[in-house]
Amino acid sequence: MTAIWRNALTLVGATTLTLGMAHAQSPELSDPPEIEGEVVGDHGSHTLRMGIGLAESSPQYLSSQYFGEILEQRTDGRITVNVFPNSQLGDDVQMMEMLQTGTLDMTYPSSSATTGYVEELAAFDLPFLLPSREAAVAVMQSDVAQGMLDAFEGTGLKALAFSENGYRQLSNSARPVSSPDDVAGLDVRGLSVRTMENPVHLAIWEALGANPTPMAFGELFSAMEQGVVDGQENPWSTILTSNFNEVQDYGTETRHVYTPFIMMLSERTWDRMAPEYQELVLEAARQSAEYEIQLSAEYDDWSRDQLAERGMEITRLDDEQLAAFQEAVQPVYEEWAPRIGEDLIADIQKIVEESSN
Ligand code: TK8
Repeated sequence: MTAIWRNALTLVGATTLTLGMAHAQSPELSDPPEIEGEVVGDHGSHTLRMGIGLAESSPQYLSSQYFGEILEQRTDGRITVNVFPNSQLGDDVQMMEMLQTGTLDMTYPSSSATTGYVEELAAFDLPFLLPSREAAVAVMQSDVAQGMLDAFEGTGLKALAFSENGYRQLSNSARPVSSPDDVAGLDVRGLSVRTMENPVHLAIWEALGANPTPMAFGELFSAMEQGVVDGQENPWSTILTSNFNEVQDYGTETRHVYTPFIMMLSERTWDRMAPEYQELVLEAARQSAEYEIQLSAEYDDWSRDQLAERGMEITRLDDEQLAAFQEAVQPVYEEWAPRIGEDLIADIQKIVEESSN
């Protein structure tokens, strides 16, 4: 990360005062790897517009900036990337459609938003499939996952690389939650929980007794602020960098799904690029995705602790409480594993087992 970058982040961090307390806006983050490799020959110029959902302090944005720095340095400024954060150009589904029509060059959706194009990606939405970050990274870097990226061919979306959105956690504004019964509400109504527009996520929260409401990420903050929904589920770093703690009082460390991000380029833009640029874009995407995973890991627990420090009541589940959530969502596996593909899921589980050896 260039010095200007880090100073800007520190400035944002230092000036964010709440109730007279200065809260750091980010953990101590690793610098990105030095950019290596010679400058690619002159094959024209491209200014790539990239829309993302998360905020400037998120790992998604910081790594996208690094992606742009690699391309700029390795093409002597002939390829530049302008990153538009905070869902300002639209939500995941809308921005993918903009890539298909050529009105946007790049975006970075959650895999859950892309299962309409490549159904196998719904495997990542199966609850409790990936027991650790190591296992998740092993799966994302496997041939099985590369096959999923390749399967976008012809959709108008060139899928470049997987990175980490992360383990999803429940937040809500109604009550502390430590069991599925707390979600369902025995003597009160079940929590209304916003989900991504993805059928497996809907099934998960139905199985837990919630009232799930699929909604675009960009609409979520105001929906929670107005009480349209009680809660949502996202990684701690997203909850923090999107300031959800301003409208959510309770968090529960469910880690119910590990969601990847997929960095994407419009096939129209890809097809206009010389092969040398295509090769460089792929290389830069993989390098920035690796850096994003590192930043996301550095953000994860730190964000949870920051949320607690800022007044969110965080419930961390013990083994027995976690088992109750896993048991409650078992029917989701039974319904969706055959639809997604038992062989594919077995392949993924094999990679998971090998990653722990
Ligand atoms: C941001 C989304 C977000 C996702 C969601 O574009 O929609 O809740 O987890 O990170 O992709």
